Amino acid sequence: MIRPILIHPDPRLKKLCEPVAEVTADMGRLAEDMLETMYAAPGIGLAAPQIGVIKRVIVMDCVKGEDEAPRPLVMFNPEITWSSEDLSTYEEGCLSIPDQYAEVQRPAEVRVRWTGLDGKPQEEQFAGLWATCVQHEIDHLNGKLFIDYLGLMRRQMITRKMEKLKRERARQE
Ligand code: K1U
Ligand code: ZN
Repeated sequence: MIRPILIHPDPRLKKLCEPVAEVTADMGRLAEDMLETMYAAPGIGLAAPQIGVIKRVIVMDCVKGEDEAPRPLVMFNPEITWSSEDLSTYEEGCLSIPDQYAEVQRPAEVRVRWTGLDGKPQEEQFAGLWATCVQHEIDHLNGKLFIDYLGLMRRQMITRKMEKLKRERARQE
């Protein structure tokens, strides 16, 4: 089921999310809905708070191009266990902040440990867009948005644009 994506500003996007105690069938259905919502948007990642679920769950698929097979990843309780010293800059977007993009600098490579859909621990090192995306999604679980890396003026300007967008969308309903 495709779920509505919350638009900034929304208090649910600022919350510290709760760890997932056990990967139950309900959690599996949540992950399925998140992947469907992400692919439909379309996006390359999605975190549970973006659909109003305050739990530590993210999904991602950063495969580029249609000739490559998709690689949907579901992570429960993801944790960064190592970050590279070298940094990389990427122009990030966010499904909760539509049509706004800004350069954000982050570690170029990260190692992440998480619990998979089968309830088992997994660990993998990510580079390139995967590394940027997993850091962006883990930030969501800690109530942080990519605009929090920007200066106050730019952040306020984007927030005002989003407030206007939400007013317009509410009027159309
Ligand atoms: O978390 C989100 O809001 C999803 C976000 C992930 C992300 C994008 C860029 C850098 C870091 C993290 C998105 O997916 S925004 C949409 C997007 O980037 C995209 C959409 C279609 C094709 C390719 C990219
Ligand atoms: Zn985002």
